[in-house]
Amino acid sequence: MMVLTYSCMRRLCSLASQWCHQSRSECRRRLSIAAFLHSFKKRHYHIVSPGHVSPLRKVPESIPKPLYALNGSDDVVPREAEVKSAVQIAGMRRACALAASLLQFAGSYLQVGMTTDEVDRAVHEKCLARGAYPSPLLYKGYPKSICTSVNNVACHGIPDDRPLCDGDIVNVDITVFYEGFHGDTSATFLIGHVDEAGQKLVEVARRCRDAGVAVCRPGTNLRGIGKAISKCAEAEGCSVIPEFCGHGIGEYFHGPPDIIHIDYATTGKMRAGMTFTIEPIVCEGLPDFKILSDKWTAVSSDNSRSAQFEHTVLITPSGVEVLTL
Ligand SMILES: [Co+2]
Repeated sequence: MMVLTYSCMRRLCSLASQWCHQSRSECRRRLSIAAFLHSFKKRHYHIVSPGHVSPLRKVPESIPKPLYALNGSDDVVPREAEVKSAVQIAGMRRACALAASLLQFAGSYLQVGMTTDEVDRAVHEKCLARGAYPSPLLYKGYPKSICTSVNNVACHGIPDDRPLCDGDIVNVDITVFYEGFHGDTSATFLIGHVDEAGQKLVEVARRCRDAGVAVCRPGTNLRGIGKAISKCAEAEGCSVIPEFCGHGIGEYFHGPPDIIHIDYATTGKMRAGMTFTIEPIVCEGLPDFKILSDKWTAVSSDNSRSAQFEHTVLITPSGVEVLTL
């Protein structure tokens, strides 16, 4: 499906811009009162803008790298959603388990006063120590090993010299390339004392991701994922950014199918052996964003916060297995 304008760390064609526009104006109608009231609420968090990015980190020769990191080429992706063999599934399990353990490490490492650059360094080193390559590094020119998106940064925040503050919420997005396969996961963490609205937003984002996972089984329309997610978000007065989607994943970082996180007329069905990510960005305000001049950082247009959780899942013959637990 070649429809979305942006997906996780990848930009697709703009055929869908009209659809995104429609979905957004519908959302604006629905949320107008909530968003209007929201704009008057006192903010209990800092509005973040990009800081200084440290020099590129080194990766030893001995670490196997994806092709794009070796020669700057495009990632090689299948034309259609791939049904993986038992050998490929075993590879995905290993890569995803490593990504999950690094995310857990990052979550326990974070603290008030620590810069996101320090978190990036710690995860980078841990990743190399396990013999894996941090997939985001040099992916389409991305300069760091993880993404750290704080408060009003919706996604693809580049780790920098800004220290984390008491009350921040920060999404840490980790992907590793391990023994030939990518595993991708993210979570939003609370730093110190987060206000009630922020805590609720993070909880809703986690529930939305889990609602998407819960509908997965062979034969189900991929559309069911976005339907479940948007229902969950709307029930809490939250919105979902339509342009950032989940993706197929394997020996490639981002491939088909696109996993759309709102209810949108898509036709593909899930099949046993597919692996893809589910990673909705859930907003407390309207789902409007802009990309900053670094060409990566996506921030909300109204400075409101968003939260995101991500799993890589495998469709099994009887249902779904979360690989990044
Ligand atoms: Co992803």
